[in-house]
Amino acid sequence: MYTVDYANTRDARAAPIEDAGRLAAFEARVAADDFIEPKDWMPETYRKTLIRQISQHAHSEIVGMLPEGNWLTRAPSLRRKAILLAKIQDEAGHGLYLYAAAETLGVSREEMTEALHAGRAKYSTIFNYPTLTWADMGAIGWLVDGAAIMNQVALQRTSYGPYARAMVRICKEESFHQRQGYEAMMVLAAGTAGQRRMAQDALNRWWWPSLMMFGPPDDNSPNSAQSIRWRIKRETNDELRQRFINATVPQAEALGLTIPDPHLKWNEAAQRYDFGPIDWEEFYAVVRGEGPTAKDRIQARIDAWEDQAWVREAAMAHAAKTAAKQAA
Ligand code: BYC
Repeated sequence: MYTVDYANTRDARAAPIEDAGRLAAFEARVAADDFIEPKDWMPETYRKTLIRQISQHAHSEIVGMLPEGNWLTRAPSLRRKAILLAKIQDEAGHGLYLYAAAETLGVSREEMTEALHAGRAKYSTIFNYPTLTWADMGAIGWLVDGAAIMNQVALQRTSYGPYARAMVRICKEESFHQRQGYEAMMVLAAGTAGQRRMAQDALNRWWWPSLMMFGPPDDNSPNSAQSIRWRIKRETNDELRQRFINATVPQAEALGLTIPDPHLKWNEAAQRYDFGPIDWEEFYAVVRGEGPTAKDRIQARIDAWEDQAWVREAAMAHAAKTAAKQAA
C-alpha cells in the first residue's frame, strides 16, 4: 500500500530516477500513445501524480453533489426534481469509478477519504461557493459541467488506462448534465423579468469561478510540464480555459445573457475571445480552504461518513457471512 502523498509532486520529481532503462521504455510507450496499465512498471512520480489527480477528481465529484443536493427539496417541478436527482446520482457513480481507478495504483479508499476529511486532500475550488437560487442549478449544469467536460474529453486519452476508461463513461453522462443545465437556463432566460434576472445573476456569480476550475495559468502551474510530458494531461490549463470561453460565449448570446467581463472581445486574427484578468488571489484563497462554504462542505462529508458507518458495517458482515457459507 502507498501512503497518500498529497504534497506537491515537485519534490518527488527531483528524486533520482530509479531505473533509466525502464524509464526510457515507459516513456517510449507513452509517446506511442499506449495505455499504461496497473501492473506495468511506472516511475514513482507518475504513480504519485496520478493518485493526486485522480483522488482530487473523485473528491470533486463527491463534494460536488452537495451544492445540488441543497436544491432537491426545492426543485420547481417534479420533472426538474427527477433530473436533478438523476444528475446527483451520476456524480456519485463518477466518484466511485474514479476512486476505483485510484485504488489500482495502490492507495486505499479509506486513505483517500481520510485525507479529504482531514483537509489534506484538495477538491475543485468550484464547490466552495454557495447555491443561492434555483437558477444556480441551471448555471452549474451549463458552466460547471461544461467546464468539466472540456477538461474530461481530453482526459479520455490520458495515458493511464483505468483513468481514461473511467473518463469515457463519465463524459457521456456529463454531456447530458451540461445540456440539462443549459435547457434550464433557456427556460429562465425566456421567462418573466424576475426569472431573467435570476438567470443573469447566476451567470454573474458562476462565470469567474468556472474559469478558475481549469487551474492556475500555465506559467504558474507546477505540475503541468511533467503531466503533459507523460500524457497524464493532454492539454494545458490555459488551452482548455480558452476553448471553454470560445464555446460558451455564443451560448450566452443565444440565451440573451451578458457575460460579466467588460474586456471580453472577439479577436479575429487569433480566432478566439480575449478576456479580462482572472482574480487569482481569490482562486488561491479558495484552494487554501478559505472559500465561502469550505467548512460546511467538509463537515457535511464527515457527517455523512459517520452517520452511514452502519451501512458499511452491515455490508461487510453480509459479505463475511456469504463467504463463510460458500466456504462451508
Ligand atoms: N481546484 O499544477 P496545477 C465535476 C491545484 S467535478 C482546486 O495546474 P494539475 C462535477 C492543483 O491540484 C470535475 N485545486 O495542477 C461534479 C495543484 O495542487 P497540488 C473536477 C486546484 O493537477 C459534481 C495546484 O493547484 N475535475 O465535474 O496539473 C457536479 C497547482 O495546479 C484547482 C477534475 O478534477 C482547482 N480548480 O492541474 C458538477 C479534473 N486547479 O495537487 C460537476 C481532473 C488546480 O499540486 N484534474 N488546483 O497540491 C485535472 O485535470 C487537473 O488536476 C487540474 C489541475 C487541471 C484541475
